[in-house]
Amino acid sequence: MNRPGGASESLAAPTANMTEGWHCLHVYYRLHPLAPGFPTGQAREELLTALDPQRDGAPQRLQVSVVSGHRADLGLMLMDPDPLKIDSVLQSIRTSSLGPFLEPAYSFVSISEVSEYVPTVEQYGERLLREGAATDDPAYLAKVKAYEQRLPMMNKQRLYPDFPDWPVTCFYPMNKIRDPQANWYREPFSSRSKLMAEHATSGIKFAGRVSQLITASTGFDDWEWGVTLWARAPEYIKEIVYTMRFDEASARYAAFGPFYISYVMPIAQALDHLRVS
Ligand code: 76R
Repeated sequence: MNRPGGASESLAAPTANMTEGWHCLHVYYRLHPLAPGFPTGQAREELLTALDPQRDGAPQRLQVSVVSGHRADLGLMLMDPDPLKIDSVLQSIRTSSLGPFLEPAYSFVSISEVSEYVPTVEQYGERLLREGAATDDPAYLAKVKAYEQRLPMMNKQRLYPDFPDWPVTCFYPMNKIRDPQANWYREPFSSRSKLMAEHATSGIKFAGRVSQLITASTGFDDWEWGVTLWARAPEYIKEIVYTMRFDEASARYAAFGPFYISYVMPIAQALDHLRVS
């Protein structure tokens, strides 16, 4: 099809796959009581296959966790460029023998992105200068150089994340509010950027204890972002969420949805835990 101005020539072919970054799905199931005599052995095998991250056709990322509390029993976090590859995991679960006993309790749809507040190398340098560095200072030059080397890797981790090998994970959705008294979306970029820089400074203190992935969901789900945290130990989750509540960006502008805390393990161990033997 020809469009006026030949605009179609410059566009890539239409696709449901992400051109940059991955689709992301968090999904939570509640396990219903199994009737006596239910053939769990076979059902277990089906789920072991469907939720094996190494199998052919598995999404790029497939993480299983066991959820604390009544909100859910089993949690999945899936990422792939192809949304249907992610969805086919759900369909395999739905049509498995255990499907009728696994009630979908919550889901959250999002995509990975590099936030507009991640400073470019130039913005990073300007920030250092505003904080008092001098252009000819070797420490300033070394910092800018180090950031320039780090940035491509950091952006790759934001778009195509490797999940840390840590046992505790927490998920919650969040918004930036649009109250007449505190409307994030009416603040100029420079103010938002300043608040996000403060947020980053407070977050960096948790390096080595907590790892975070912020996925964007505006247009994909009812909240604007999904926050996934992984921690080396559970108390760090409480500590980071509490600490960041005091960042101006959260204290003044953030609203949060339900929290899901869960423990990462392979599906075999999760099924043992859920007494599907
Ligand atoms: O390198 C950089 O400067 C990146 C800085 C950075 C950005 C752009 C950053 C750092 N975050 C960014 C974006 Mn974050 N983050 C959250 C939450 O519970 C709360 O109060 C809020 C939930 C946590 C816990 C957290 C942790 N961050 C965002 C955005 C997107 C904004 C947009 O694009 O409009 C949201 C919604 C958000 C929320 N953040 C960090 C952390 C931590 C621990 C860091 C520092 C560590 C790091 O840079 O890897």
